[in-house]
Amino acid sequence: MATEYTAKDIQVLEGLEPVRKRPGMYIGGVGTAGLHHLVWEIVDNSVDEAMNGHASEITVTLHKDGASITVQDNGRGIPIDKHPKHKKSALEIVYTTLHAGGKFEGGNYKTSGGLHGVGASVVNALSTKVVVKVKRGGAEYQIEFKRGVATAPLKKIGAARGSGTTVFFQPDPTIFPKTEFDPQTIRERLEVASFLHRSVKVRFIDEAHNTDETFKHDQGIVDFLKKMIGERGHKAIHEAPFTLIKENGAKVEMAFQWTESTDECIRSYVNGIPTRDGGTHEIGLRNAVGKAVRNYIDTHNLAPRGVTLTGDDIREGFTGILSVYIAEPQFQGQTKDRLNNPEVQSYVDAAVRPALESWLNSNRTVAEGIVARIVLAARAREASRAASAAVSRKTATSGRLTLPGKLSDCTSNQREKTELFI
Ligand code: 0RA
Repeated sequence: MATEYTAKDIQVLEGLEPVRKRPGMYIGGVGTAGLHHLVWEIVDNSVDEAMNGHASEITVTLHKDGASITVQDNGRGIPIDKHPKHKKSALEIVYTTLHAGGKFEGGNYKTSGGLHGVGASVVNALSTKVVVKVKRGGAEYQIEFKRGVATAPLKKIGAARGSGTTVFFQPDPTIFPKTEFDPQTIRERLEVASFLHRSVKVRFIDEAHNTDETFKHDQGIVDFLKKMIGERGHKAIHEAPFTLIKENGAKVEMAFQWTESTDECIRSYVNGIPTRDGGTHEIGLRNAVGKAVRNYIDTHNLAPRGVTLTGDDIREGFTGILSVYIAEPQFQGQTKDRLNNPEVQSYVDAAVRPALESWLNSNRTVAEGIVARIVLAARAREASRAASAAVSRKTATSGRLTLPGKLSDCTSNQREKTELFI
């Protein structure tokens, strides 16, 4: 009936209609990645609350249908007070208003204050059902939405101890061709979150497969690094990793160690999102490590004779985790897996370089071990190049000649058909 279509509904529809019309603009697409983006949006709000020091536990439940999720935290609870002008609860406004800059950016650094939950309205718009429960001030409140529209106003549902937010959502099958979540993808992301946010208890209950796991790491990314080195199977060449946490425009955190591996391995994250193709933050780290180590070598006259050290020599066996939080991340590439913000390179460089130099200078034994490892890498590289040059010289002399017409080269691998001239 037309009369039931009130002004309030129109406002809500105007608010979230663009999201339903062009979901790709907000979550990158409606494929598996887009579907899981809904989970990250809701989980990130709870993670923010934990990052701000207000929540210590986050529980994610994948329900039996495999296509609906509940995210619960023990934070302060989303504010439920009525907005004087809008006559709606703050919670309802957060869930039904498209925030400026809500376009797909792959994530937001929301810890700078203000009401977080930037992505909550997007998830709401793209879900057939959302139920939000908030515990605050001795009571529990609840509100429900259908495709982004509140089906009833916020109501008190009982008394409650403590505080926190619980969000249930069920993605809309008319938007997503496939609404089943991949438990492995969720598990991995939650485990990473538990490493990036030390001491936060992150629990994943998969009701579809009857699993229940809790991740909690009091040493944060240092525990992550230990796990990574253990899995890769190459021992570290020094006991304690280099670690750093710094806030200078970006929040930069890292832990790294040199190992016996001949590869370099860096895992990097921007606002908790893995950047598999690296980007400016990784470039900043590589440059800084190269320069700090070179400077240490020069200062202490440790440069080897007869071999020049390359950046690759310096980073051979280098294994580390780099996590940055920035306000407006720009991602690049097919899969948006590379950070493109140019300023981040110098943030990271400026954070690492002096700290690493001073770490090397105050851990001389460790530093000398690292330098020895680097020199060895350089000598091995030179030796292997010399060896392959020798091989190609040999190949050049015994290489097949291209002879015209019926003539064929007189090479053979039967000894009796060949001669050796000395
Ligand atoms: C802004 C203010 C306050 C809480 C939150 C945001 C909040 C949002 C989410 C989203 C998921 N979990 C959350 N937990 C908290 C509280 C302001 C106050 O209590 O004074």
